[in-house]
Amino acid sequence: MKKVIITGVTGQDGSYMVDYILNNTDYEVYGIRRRSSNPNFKNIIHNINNPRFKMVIADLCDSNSIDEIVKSINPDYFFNFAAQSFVGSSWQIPIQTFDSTALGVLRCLEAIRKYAPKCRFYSAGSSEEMGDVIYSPQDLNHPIRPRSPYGAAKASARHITKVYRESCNLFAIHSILYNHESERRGEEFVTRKITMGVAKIDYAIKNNLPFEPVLLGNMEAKRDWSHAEDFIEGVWLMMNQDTPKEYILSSGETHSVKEFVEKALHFAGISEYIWIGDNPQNQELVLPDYLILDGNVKSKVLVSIDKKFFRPAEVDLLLGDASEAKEKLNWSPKNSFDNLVKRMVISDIENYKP
Ligand code: NDP
Ligand code: GDR
Repeated sequence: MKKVIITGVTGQDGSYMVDYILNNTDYEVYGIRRRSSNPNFKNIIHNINNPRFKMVIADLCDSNSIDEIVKSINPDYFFNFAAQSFVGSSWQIPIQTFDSTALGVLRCLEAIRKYAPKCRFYSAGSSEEMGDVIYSPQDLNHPIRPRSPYGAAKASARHITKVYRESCNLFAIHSILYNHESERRGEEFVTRKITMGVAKIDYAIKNNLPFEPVLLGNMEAKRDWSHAEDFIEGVWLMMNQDTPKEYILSSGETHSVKEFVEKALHFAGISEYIWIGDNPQNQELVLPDYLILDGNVKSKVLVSIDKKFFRPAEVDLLLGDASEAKEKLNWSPKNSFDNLVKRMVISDIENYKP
């Protein structure tokens, strides 16, 4: 039976990759999680009792742990989805970000080179490597122009993966993934923050309760958003080509954070609102009428700006060209932008607990 190592299984993509492999193959899956004070198995709990799924503790910042696992398991595939993945925090913890996100990839490559050179290795790269883009849509030839410690770390990971592929003859891929979201998305990322905020407002309005606005940063930023499940399928296709080659996965559409907000409200049935202020630093989204609650509490602001969510340097626009993946891998995403937002909003409304 083939053996697969997946890092980042408590996160979004790693957990979907576990589902994909357990559902589509008879392989044995070893999910790497790092040690934490409290279990965070929400995304993976449904697989815990599957006899083909085993969780092992290791850390991308600890070479010995990665070496030991690769040596003892001797995997056929190694999917690296672990990283310090939040761009915003990468200015606060730049060294930890570089250690896990760039050096972590080197540690995986070294372990594979030494103990399992036939193993196929995948590491998740990012559109943040393109950063301050100079043309759209971006393809694989777009120069690397990161705008954050996170983007720079991913760019380093891309270079070192190429070096190991070419000089050590490893099947090693670092593909460029544009933003992808889901019902399992971390709560700090803007899409999930919006859909959870909308679910809270929806509950308050339906129950005649006051509510606080969703506080956001730069709502003018534009991103190319897809559903994570679609990307997992693309990654699997990449890992099963005859020869290792990198691809871009993206939806080919770009939408602003503001548009995401409006779409999320739409799927919660909130359609009458007004944007106030044309300065991106102080816009507000308000209901046309005050809601008079309990006689004196007034709630009307749905979304408001908080400067603390702006970044020291922003990536203003991302739009990926995935035509090569469509042509050569026969990959096609199944979820539209509308479907992505709808799934996230409905899931958060259904699961909302006051
Ligand atoms: P998540 O933040 O949801 O998951 C990251 C995972 O990495 C978590 O399981 C986390 O563990 C784990 N992790 C973090 N640091 C370490 C470490 N030092 N050792 C071991 N595990 C660690 O990210 P996503 O699933 O969204 O993204 C997956 C990968 O794809 C990441 O590399 C990300 O940078 C990249 N990517 C993501 C995109 C997106 O839009 N989602 C787009 C482009 C690239 P814990 O739960 O303990 O924190
Ligand atoms: P991003 O995702 O930085 O693109 O990285 P995020 O959802 O954090 O930000 C997207 C855009 O929204 C703007 N924004 C806010 N962002 C957050 N988190 N919170 C806010 O309140 C807020 N208000 C506005 C941001 O400034 C930004 O422009 C994601 C991650 O998954 C990376 O790991 C991955 O590599 C890239 O996508 C591609």
